[in-house]
Amino acid sequence: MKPSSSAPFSCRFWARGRLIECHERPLIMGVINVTTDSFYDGGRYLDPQRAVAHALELVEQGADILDIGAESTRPGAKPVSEEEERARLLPVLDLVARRVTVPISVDTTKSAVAQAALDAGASIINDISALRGDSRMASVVARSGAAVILMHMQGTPLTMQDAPHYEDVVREVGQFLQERLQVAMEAGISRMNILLDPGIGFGKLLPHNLDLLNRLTEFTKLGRPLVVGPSRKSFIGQIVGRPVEQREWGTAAAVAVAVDRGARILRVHDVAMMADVAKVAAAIASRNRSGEVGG
Ligand code: HH2
Repeated sequence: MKPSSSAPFSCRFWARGRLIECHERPLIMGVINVTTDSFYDGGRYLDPQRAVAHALELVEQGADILDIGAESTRPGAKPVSEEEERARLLPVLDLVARRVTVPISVDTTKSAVAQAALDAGASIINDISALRGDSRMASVVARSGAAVILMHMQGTPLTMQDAPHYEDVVREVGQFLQERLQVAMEAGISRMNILLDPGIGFGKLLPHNLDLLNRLTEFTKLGRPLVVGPSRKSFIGQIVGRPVEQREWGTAAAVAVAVDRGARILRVHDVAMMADVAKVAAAIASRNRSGEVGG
């Protein structure tokens, strides 16, 4: 399916009355984890002042969106209570929202946390459960006019890497995203506010992650911008045999391929580096075959 826009490389969505667009290059979403146990930056930004300094640094480096999370979703992570998630998130969000003009996304599956975050200035809800984790999430998003990221995950973070299984991972993830898109719209969320994410590393073995990235183009027919988050994940470590601190080159390769195959928002830890990678990949991808890279 051809992209609806005539621009060779573009995306657009709404978040609380604000039109967010990309032209010629994808958007970079910088990750800030206000957690004790995130697989890369756990424990670094629990102090709100440090988190804010990091947020400003990411914007300076070229982040188009900030994604703040207060509950780790790494494989085996234990859920945190709503109180704990709020207590970590809100002081940081309050400060960051006052200091930056880029849209702020909040990585949560809890509707009460999402509502509090929207009240504090967030405009995108990044829900790794794709509205399945909390029955009130869809209406919180719909009422607020926020954008929402619907991500595929098999199982829950605690158990998802135990024995992930698919007959055809690309077909099954595509069907899931199509179904969740429908559910979200039936709950009153506008199609133009919805972003889709195949959920790299969420209930997937190495070949599953590779197939999803290799055949990412197939998800562009869903007609919504694709978010992809390969940053420093263990599938990269499995290929290059390096610890999480040394996976930026591997991440760069995954980002380049994802951009070439239709990703429009890259969720990354290393903003400056991946912004350049994404720009070059997009410039190459845009040549003479604009019909293949929709979003
Ligand atoms: N990956 C992580 C968390 N949230 N959200 C979306 N939409 N897509 C992703 O791929 C994604 C995500 C995991 O990365 P990180 O936040 O760095 O780690 P942790 O979950 O341990 O905090």
